[in-house]
Amino acid sequence: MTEFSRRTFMMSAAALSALAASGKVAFAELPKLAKKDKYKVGFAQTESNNPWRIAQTNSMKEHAEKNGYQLVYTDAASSAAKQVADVNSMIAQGVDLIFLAPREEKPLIPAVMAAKKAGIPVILLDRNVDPSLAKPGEDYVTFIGSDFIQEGQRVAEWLAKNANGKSKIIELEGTTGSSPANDRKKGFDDAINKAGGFTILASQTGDFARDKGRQVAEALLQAHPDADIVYAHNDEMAIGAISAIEAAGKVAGKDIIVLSIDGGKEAVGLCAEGKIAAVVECNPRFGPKAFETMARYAKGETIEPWVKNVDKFYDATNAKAELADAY
Ligand code: GZL
Repeated sequence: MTEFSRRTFMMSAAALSALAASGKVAFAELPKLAKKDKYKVGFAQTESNNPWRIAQTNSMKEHAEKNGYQLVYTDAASSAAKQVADVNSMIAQGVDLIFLAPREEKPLIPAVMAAKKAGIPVILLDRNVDPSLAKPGEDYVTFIGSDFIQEGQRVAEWLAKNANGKSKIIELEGTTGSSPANDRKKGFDDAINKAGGFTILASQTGDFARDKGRQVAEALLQAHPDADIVYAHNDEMAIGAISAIEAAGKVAGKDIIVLSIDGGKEAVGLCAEGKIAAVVECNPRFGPKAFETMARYAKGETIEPWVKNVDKFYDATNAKAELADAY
C-alpha cells in the first residue's frame, strides 16, 4: 500500500468511526417492524404472465385483505429494472414492510439495500437474491420459499429410477438469472450426472413462459431428433413443449418423457393423463406464511434466515387422486 493510499485509508476509517460515534450514520441495522393494528404493505411482483404468478398474487391480496392491511401492489411486467423502480416508489410512499419476489438474483440488490437504508424491512418471497450480495437477518428479514436445488434433484432422482432406457435430455430453463432457474438447473444437472447414463443434449431458457417454451422445444427437438426426455423448469414450458412434441408427430409420455416443476392443475391433470411423467410442486399460495412471518417479526421474534416451503410430488401413482388440491 503506497503512503498516499495508506493515509487516505486511515483518514476515512477515522472519519467513519467519528460519524458512527456521533450517531449520525448508523451502519444500517435490519429495520424493525413496529407493532400496529393496521399496516401499509408493499408487494412487488415480477410479472403476471403465467398461472403461477397470478395464483401467488391472488394469495397475497386475499391475505392482506383478511388482515385488514392496505396493500400497495406493483407488477414489474417481466422487467427487473421496473421492479427496482416499483420498490423505490413503495419506499417513497412510506410503506411499513415490503414483500419482494426478486425477478433476478443480482439486479434487485439495490432495491433491497434502498429499503434497508429507508428503515423499511423486506421479506423475500418465492425467489432469492445473490447471497454474496445481501444476507438474511442483516439486509432483509428472511427468504420464504422452496428449495429449488432439491426440486431439481427430485426430478432427476425420479428420472434415474423410471427412464426405462431413455437417456437424451433437452432442458428448458426458467428466467435467466432467477434463483429458481439457477438452482433447478444445478439440482437436476448435478443429480442426473451423478446417476450416470444420461446426456443433456441442450439446455436453453424459455423464460418460464408457455409459448417461448414451445418455440425453444420445437427448435431443440429439430436439432436433436434423438431427444427422448424434456425437463422443463416449470409447467408453462412443459405444456408448451408438449405442443412441440405433438407438432413433431411424437407422443408425449410414450416417445418422450416430460418432467416439470410447479404442480398447477393443468400440469397435474396432464400427469394423470400420462402426458407429463412427474411434477414437483412449487406452491404459489404464499399469503398465509407471508403474513404469519410478518406478524412474528412485528412481535419481535428473530426470524430464521429461510422459511422453507414443503413441496409435494406428483406422478402416475397419485396425480388423479391429488388433482383437486393442486392450485
Ligand atoms: C418459483 C417461481 C417460478 C415458477 C414459475 O418459486 O418463482 O416463477 O416456478 C414462475 O412458474 O414464473
